[in-house]
Amino acid sequence: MSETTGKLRALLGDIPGFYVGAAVRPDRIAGEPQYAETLAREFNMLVAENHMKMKFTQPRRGEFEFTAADAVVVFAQANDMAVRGHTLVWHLAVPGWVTERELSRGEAIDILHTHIDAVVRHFKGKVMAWDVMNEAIDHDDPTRLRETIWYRAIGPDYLDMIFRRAHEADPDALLFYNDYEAEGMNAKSDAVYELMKDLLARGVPLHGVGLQMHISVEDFGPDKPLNAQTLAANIERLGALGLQVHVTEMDVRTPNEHAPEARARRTEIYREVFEVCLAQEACTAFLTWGFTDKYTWVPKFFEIPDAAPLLFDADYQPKPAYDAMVEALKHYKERLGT
Ligand code: 9MR
Repeated sequence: MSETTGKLRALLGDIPGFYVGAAVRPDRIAGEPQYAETLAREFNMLVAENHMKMKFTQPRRGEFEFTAADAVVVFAQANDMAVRGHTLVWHLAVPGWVTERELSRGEAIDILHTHIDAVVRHFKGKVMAWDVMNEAIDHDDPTRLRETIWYRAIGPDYLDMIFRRAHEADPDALLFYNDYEAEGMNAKSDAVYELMKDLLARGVPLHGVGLQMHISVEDFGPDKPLNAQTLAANIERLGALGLQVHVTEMDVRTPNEHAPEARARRTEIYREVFEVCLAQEACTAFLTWGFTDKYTWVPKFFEIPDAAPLLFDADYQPKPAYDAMVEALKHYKERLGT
C-alpha cells in the first residue's frame, strides 16, 4: 500500500453507522485485481452500478438472474462492507417484456409485487438499504409525478404499494427514495420533501432519501443555488422528518479538465459535500458513482471525453479530491475527540 492510499477506510473504521462507498461493475471486480484491491482498501459500502436493476435481475418474465449481483454481495461480505440495493422500481433499465405494450393496472401491480418479492427476499439480510423507488418525480415539472409505465398503468398509489411490499419482504432493510437535482433547496427538492411527508403521513415504511449528486464543477459553489448551505438545509429538513440521507451517486464532471481552476474546484466540491454529510447527523452514507475515472458513465453520456469526475484516476492513483476527503475525515474525528 502506498503512503497516500488506504486512509479513507482506515479512518472510517471506528465511526459507527457511517459509510463511504462506490458503485461497482462486477466484471471488473472479477477481472481486474487493482479494481478489487482499491475497493476493499478504501470503502466500507458498495452498490451495483447496474446489476440489481430489473433489466438484469428479471430479464424474462418470472426468470430471475442474480449471478452478477450476487458476485457484488459476496465480494462485499468477504471484505466486511455494507451493500446498497439499486434499484427496485425505475422507468429505465426495464426489460423489454415489460415495455413492449401498455399494462393494465392489475397486471402492473402483479409484475411489481412479484419482482419486489423475489429480489428483496433473495438479498434479505444482505442489502442494508434499498433504493425502492428511483426518480419518480417529473424531470420538467417537479410538481408532478413522472408519467412512467408504472404511473400510467397504476396511478400515483404505486409508490405506497412498492414501499409496503418491500418492507414485507425484508422488514430489516432500510427503504429509500432516490433522485437527482434535488440536493440543495429548489423546486425539485421541495417536491421530494412533500412526497416524503405524504408517504410518512400515510404510514408508508420509508427510512431515507438518496441524493444522487451527479453534478458539474459549474453547479456547486457559494454563488450557486447548490452549495454547502443549501445542501445542509435540505438534509436537515429531511432529517427532521426522521429520515436518513445518503449521498448515493456523486460524481463531478469537469468540462474543462485541463484548466487548473476547474480541477481545484472539483477537489473543493468533494471536500465540501463530504464535510456537510459528516456534519449532518441524518447523513449516514456517502457514495460515488464509480471510483476510478477508467470506468464512469459521464464521458459518454455528457460527451465530455476527459471529464475525470471521480476520486481515483484511470491508473487507480488517488486524486486531490481523495486527499480532501481524507483531510475532512481527520478534522471530523479531531472534533469528535476520537
Ligand atoms: O451508470 C449507469 C449506466 O451504466 C447505465 O447505462 C444507466 C442506465 O441503466 O444507469 C446509470 O446509472 C444511473 C443510476 O442507475 C440512476 N441515477 C443516474 C445514474 C446515471 O445515469
